[in-house]
Amino acid sequence: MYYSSTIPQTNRGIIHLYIFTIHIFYVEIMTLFERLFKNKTKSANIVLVGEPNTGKSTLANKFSVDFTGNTMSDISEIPHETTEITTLEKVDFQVGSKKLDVTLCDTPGIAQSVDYREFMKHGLSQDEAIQRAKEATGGIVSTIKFLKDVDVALVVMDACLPPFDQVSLTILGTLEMHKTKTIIVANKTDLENSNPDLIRSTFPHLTVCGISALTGEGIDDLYSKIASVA
Ligand SMILES: Nc1nc2c(ncn2[C@@H]2O[C@H](COP(=O)(O)OP(=O)(O)O)[C@@H](O)[C@H]2O)c(=O)[nH]1
Ligand SMILES: [Mg+2]
Repeated sequence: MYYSSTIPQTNRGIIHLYIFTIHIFYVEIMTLFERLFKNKTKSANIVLVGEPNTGKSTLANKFSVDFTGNTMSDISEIPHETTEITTLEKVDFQVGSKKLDVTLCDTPGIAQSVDYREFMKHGLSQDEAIQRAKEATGGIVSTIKFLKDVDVALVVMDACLPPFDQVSLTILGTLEMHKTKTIIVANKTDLENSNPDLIRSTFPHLTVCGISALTGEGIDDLYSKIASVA
């Protein structure tokens, strides 16, 4: 190393020591940065939202079983069975080279109205039915509020039913307002009267994915679409 002849021998030793210390410091800082940022998997908060009985909880379970091996939500033919937001955290989602640290949220169904008499048709007493209707209404309000903080919304629709109603408009309008990445899931394609193309033509500006959460048909395509938007 070149030193001016005016720098005495002892000072050169101190300079060497300084350079060595700075070098060690630099290596330590870079290692810390790498550990903190470089290897950190991106996280994504994914929500399943839609009308009651469209298959949100069935899809939540399919996703959970595929990525963790365990189920997560209650499935039922009774509408509004899911009355609270159910969350599955720290799911290692990997599709191709894309890795995500996913939090998956299953939500109560959003309906235009909640009639307690509907629950009585499924065997609940009047008191139980009124209580369930109250819980369902609370669930709808919290779900709409919750939509503000999600990264990707999977709007689950029953592909056997007409898609263009007030509920779809409310959900999609809310997501658009929050600029949330949205995929419409046209579910129940295993049923003969399903018509995912009707959903595609109703919402041509949105990504629509036809699946059967029950049989798993189309599910890999849905996972790829999630990987590409998240
Ligand atoms: N045939 C068929 N039935 C389904 C599918 N997904 C859900 N279901 C049924 O639809 C009903 C409501 O499902 P659930 O997941 O509880 O709906 P949620 O209210 O949206 O959570 C249940 O009887 C499910 O077995 C599907 O892909 N195909
Ligand atoms: Mg449910």
